[in-house]
Amino acid sequence: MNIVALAGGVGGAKLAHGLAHNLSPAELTIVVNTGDDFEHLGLWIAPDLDTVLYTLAGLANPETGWGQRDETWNCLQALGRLGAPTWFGLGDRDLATHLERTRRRRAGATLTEVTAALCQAWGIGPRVLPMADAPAPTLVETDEGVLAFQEYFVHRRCAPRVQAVRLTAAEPAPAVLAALEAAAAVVICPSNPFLSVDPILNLPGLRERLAGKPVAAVSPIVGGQALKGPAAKLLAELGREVSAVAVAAHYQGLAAGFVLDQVDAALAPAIEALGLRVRVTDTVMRSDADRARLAQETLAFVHSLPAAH
Ligand code: FO1
Repeated sequence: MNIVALAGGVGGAKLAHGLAHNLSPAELTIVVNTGDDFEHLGLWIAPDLDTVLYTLAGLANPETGWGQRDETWNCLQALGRLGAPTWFGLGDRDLATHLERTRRRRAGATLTEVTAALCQAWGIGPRVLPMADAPAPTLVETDEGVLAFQEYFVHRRCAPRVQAVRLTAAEPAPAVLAALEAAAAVVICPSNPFLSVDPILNLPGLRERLAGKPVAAVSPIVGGQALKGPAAKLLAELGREVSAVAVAAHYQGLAAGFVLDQVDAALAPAIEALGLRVRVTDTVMRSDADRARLAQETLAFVHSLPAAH
């Protein structure tokens, strides 16, 4: 059964890891947001892609969720002494990824091809695809002006008040469209709906490819809070209710099912009233076993769903 998972950063990477535990490599394709990619210090940085790759390869930093474990920071410190910008934390090991990605891109490889090469080097089984080969930068309209994504997210620590998210609709990578054509079902990982998942869904032809497939979304909001990142703050600033119901409403018409955390069980009727089926479980992934169990429950759930329209 071919499954496509749509993923952003840390939450998406954890569920993707759990899915990889439950499916054979040939059955799983993970499509990753690249709206947060940017050029920095002359390098092509793809943070969400790398978070997914490092997680699947067992290289991820367990404290931050992003970057590599056992990291050292000599290059960044040396750059700082030279007056270079150091607000984006690039570790020595992580830098090797960006150097190699940039080298291969300049030699003419597509981002899809570079990502496949990294997967092979790190022994990653499932296919990991960038949503697009061309840059598709997400911009954030705030009370302090329009900010590039990482400027907002890392440099400004999500402090400016968000008025709107401006997405770039690049052509989806050809392999993404092919994977969706072949998919029996689609899982939307517990990633930020506005900053991580919408950039993927917004690509031309994407939503059409989901029509006729069973789609389940896993809530990134638990007990009115985001497990990681600014999803809750963003919901409030965009004038939505800060709850899993608002996320379900965001996916209404696209997803037929919604995986809701047990602490939010009382919200199930409100989500069902939106026309989505609900599976209540523990969605907080503290361990590898949690990831595998949530993935297994989500797979059973998505296979039980009718196709979205
Ligand atoms: N996030 C931070 O909050 N601070 C950082 O310094 C930082 C560095 C970084 C380096 C490489 C990488 O792949 C990711 C990094 N992230 C950092 C995370 C990342 O920018 C965001 O979590 C995502 O873009 C949003 O999903």
